[in-house]
Amino acid sequence: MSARPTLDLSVYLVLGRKDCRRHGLEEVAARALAGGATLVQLREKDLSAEDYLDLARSLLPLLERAGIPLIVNDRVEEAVALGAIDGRVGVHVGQDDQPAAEVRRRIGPRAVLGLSVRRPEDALAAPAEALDHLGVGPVYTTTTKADAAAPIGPEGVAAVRAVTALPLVGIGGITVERAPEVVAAGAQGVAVVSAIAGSEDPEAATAAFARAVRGARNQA
Ligand code: TZP
Ligand code: MG
Repeated sequence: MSARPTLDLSVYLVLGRKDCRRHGLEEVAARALAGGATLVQLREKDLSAEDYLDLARSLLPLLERAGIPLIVNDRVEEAVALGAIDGRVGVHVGQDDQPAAEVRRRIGPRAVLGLSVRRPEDALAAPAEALDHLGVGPVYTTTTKADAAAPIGPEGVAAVRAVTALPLVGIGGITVERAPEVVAAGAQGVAVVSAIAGSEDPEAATAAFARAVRGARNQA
């Protein structure tokens, strides 16, 4: 049996302070969780380690109440400092970050670990035994990630689906309207930044994503 819980990837909120255009980051996270967000990732590139830890610690009680780990984008040492070893936080890395197998060795068996992929080749090269899921994208054009590659479309998600048994979460430009086709292409859920973090009503936006994802899954 795995040392890790099986996570629900249905509506995975990814956020940093600059993505939270209308409310503070903690408020966005709280309202998204109230609306049914199933996973939350803190993605902050420019903060010092100390400031990142402070921000992450401000979110941990919320996530503990929700019974889910906080996912730390890239910052493996900060994840360890926050409690990756006991599974309180997980990690998400990209293709250009520390290799996933090394990250797994550092964070131990209990922390959830995700890896971003764009192409089937990336998924085939990934150390599946070290990973819990793959983020696939960008599915659509996004302005949130400055260095985002060209979008792969739902067909790109299906191409990755065809080569791996790992759970998939689509990311990049996903709206409530587009979520069903991402799930129909084989993703377990959608990872969303701007459509939730930039929303006037993060709770309602998250609830709409949750309905769209569950509806699409029921069609499958
Ligand atoms: N990785 C691939 S696309 C992306 C990341 C972090 C940004 C997605 O943001 P949005 O606002 O949901 O398009
Ligand atoms: Mg990265």
